Amino acid sequence: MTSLLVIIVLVLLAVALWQLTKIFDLTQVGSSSDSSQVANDKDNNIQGYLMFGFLAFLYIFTIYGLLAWGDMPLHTPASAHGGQVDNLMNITWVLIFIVQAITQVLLYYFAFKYKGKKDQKALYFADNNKLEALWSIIPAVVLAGLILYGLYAWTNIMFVDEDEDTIVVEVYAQQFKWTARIAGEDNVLGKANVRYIEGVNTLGVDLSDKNAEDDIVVSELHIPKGKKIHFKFRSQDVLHSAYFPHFRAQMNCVPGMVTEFAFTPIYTTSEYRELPYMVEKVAHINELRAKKSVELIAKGESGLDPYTFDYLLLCNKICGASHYNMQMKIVVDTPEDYKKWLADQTTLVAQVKASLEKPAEETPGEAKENDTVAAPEVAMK
Ligand SMILES: [Cu+2]
Repeated sequence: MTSLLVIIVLVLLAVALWQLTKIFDLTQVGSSSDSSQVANDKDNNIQGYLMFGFLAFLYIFTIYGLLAWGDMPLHTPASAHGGQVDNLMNITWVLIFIVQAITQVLLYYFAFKYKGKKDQKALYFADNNKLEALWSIIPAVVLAGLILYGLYAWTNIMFVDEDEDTIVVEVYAQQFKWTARIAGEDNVLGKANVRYIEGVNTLGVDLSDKNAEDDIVVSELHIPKGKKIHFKFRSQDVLHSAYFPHFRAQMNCVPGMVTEFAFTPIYTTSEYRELPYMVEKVAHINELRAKKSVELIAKGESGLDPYTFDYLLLCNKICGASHYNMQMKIVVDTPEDYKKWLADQTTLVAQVKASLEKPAEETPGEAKENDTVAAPEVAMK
């Protein structure tokens, strides 16, 4: 409401200012000053220098932006292919930076140099084949190089050999949470369909499928370091986008189809926490949280817990009201720790059996998951 009032006040102020200038113009009628609407040399000069002023603003703001926010982009990639993605990104940035630096100077310099002058007429210049060839061929060659390198990197990253030794994991998206299904010992996911969703079987896994017997469903995903993880994505309701920022991976989750992506994590969670940049970042966040805690405690509220870094899977497609909070923790373990963790997990089949044996007393964790199963009805329509 307040912002609406502010906008109305600003619009009214602008209208008032516009009316005032009109009145001012009317008072000038008949005076000796130049009242024609045609720009004179003085106007053109001012415009010419304003062009340079704007150029200076662009450069100063660019330099300020680099200094103030230059450390904000994602740092060390945590996947084997991450370096390639970053490389492509950096090359693109550098190219854009050089081209923009040169073209902006030329644009504003020529606007200044050929500003209007009294009695000077613009030259009619039909075309110049050499110049046109130059400004068509150079960008075409540079862009072709960039696209070819991009395609090469993309196919490199996306190619998963069927015979390759991977761990198959399904990532299931729904408003507003992620669930993961590990393919188990056979490394093949059991079939699934939204029609099979019932009780603890929130992913609609076909329990009669042999391949589903060892499937493990988890809400916090563990993966081992140094092993290629073959992700298969499904969505229950709307378009979601599985975004693993630290692993430089992102894939759309589309209702009615399976999309894929594979990456190899190269740092365990605890190794990534020890990276100097992360230590510094976490220290900074905790400094801010400590300050905020003092304020909160003074108000009689409870303070904030210190932050520790964890890999996250985020949703990167605006999929509804709680999209901002759609995330899943990912833990990268050493292969030994991963084995231990996996051994502690119960298969989906066992979970379903247990829930059928005691239907009356649902465990609190499962009850929560069941609540969200109301959504499939919407998805099936
Ligand atoms: Cu989403």
